[in-house]
Amino acid sequence: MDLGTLKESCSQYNNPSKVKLTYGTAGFRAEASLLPSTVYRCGLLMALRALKTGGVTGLVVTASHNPVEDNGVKLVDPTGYMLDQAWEAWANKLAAADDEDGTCAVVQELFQVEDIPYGSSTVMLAHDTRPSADALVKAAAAGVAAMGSLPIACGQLTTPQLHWMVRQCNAGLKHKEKAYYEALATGYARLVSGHPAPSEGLIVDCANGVGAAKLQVLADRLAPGLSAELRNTGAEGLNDCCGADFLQKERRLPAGFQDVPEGARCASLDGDADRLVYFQRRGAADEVHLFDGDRIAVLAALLVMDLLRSLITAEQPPPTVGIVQTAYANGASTAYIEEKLKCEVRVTPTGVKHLHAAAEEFDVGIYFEANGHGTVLFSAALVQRLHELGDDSGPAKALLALVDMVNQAVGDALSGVLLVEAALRRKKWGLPEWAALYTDLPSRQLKVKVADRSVVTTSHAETRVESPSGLQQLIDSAVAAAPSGRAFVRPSGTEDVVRVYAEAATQSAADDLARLVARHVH
Ligand code: 16G
Ligand code: ZN
Repeated sequence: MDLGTLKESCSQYNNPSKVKLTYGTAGFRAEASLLPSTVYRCGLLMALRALKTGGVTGLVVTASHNPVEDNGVKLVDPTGYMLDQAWEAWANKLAAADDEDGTCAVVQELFQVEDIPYGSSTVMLAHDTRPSADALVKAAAAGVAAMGSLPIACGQLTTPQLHWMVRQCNAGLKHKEKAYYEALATGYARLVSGHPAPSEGLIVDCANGVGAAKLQVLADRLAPGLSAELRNTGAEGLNDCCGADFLQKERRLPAGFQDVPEGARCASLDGDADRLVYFQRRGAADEVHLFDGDRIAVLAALLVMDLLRSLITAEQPPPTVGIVQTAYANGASTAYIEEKLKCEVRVTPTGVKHLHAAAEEFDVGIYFEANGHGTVLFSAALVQRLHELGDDSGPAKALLALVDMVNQAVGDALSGVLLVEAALRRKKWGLPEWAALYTDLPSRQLKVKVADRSVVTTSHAETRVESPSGLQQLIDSAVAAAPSGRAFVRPSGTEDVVRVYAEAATQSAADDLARLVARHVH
């Protein structure tokens, strides 16, 4: 790395707005025009991270389910997971640098403190369909190149596709986009082989995002094995009255679904296809029955446990299965998992990085946020054991198919569609049987605008308020007065608000509880 060249390059990407962006729950996010300097510096950072680890890293330009004017950046470690949390502080420090001198000083400090060897590394870059993508990918590539490293432009991809590709690449496995479809499609075909397809196809709301084109490729590969009609596949209207986040928050039909018959099996992806929910039209208006991340986790657990049962022998300890949720998980889902599935539940703070880490502690770790982000992780020891059982065991073969089909780097809506479709198909279930497993407790989410959201701090996986003092007691007494009540508040990691969640035996009790708690936050 040549300091003169670096400084010259950094000076092209100073931050004139003086708006200091910070690394949120899953990277940086802001109105797109504020982002070039931050994305450039993320390019520097990921080149350094690659040098430090000796692997290839990744960077995705996306603002997920946010409006089209926004953009952002998600950073991928060589494992395929999100950037190591210990490095988030470096990301913030780089983003906050005033000018080229400040930026270069942080780069030099990073080299020293992290003991990074000089050399050249590789960073894979991808982006979603936002019009601001090109300029920001250019900024990221300039950052990587300024470190004397190689940016590889992978073009438009879903966020989980790039995570998958980075993970495969560092494992020395096939990692091109084509290999992704191959892994998912062949895994699915093996998993459902001998199990007839349902008579009705799936209708998918693609949020007018990058998932549309990618899911089409997958569906074409699988035809006629997967019959899916894709909607909201346009170049306009990204996340506008559609997508998984809209469904989960609004609980009503997305745009373009007015004509779907009641009972049709529908699914919805978010703008970068890392979240998935299923839904079904209910009644004549635009009301829907939502099958959220909790319910997908339960279905995944049923599939896995059915298959694992046959592997249990007296000689070997049974594989451990755990489900990881956040405080947002509906209480009815948690009760079902603990009481009916007799499966261990762990609760972590919001954000994939926390759930993912907890899920790694099991042979099969299933994690899902209620908002539809999640996946299934398999331990190396279990995969090894499955290979040993090899061709003699149908369930072992099916589990190995699942290992290939599931994106173990990060939650992936495309892989998730196949997971749900395969699980339903193997059980000969439609949505009614899936819905009948348990009934969600009515819930309500509110957000409260506050001058400074950081005054609210929490503990116990965000279920208890630590400060301001006295707030938790007020929440406790509100909860005690509501039938089957539960409530918590937490500062958002992506917006300048404090979020309130409440659930109770009836919708009006949940609404009242949420309103009361929100008043206490004000
Ligand atoms: C980000 C997180 C998501 C979390 C959400 C919470 C990742 C990849 N994404 O979208 O998991 O549910 O933030 O947002 O970690 P909030 O902090 O504003 O409630
Ligand atoms: Zn997303």
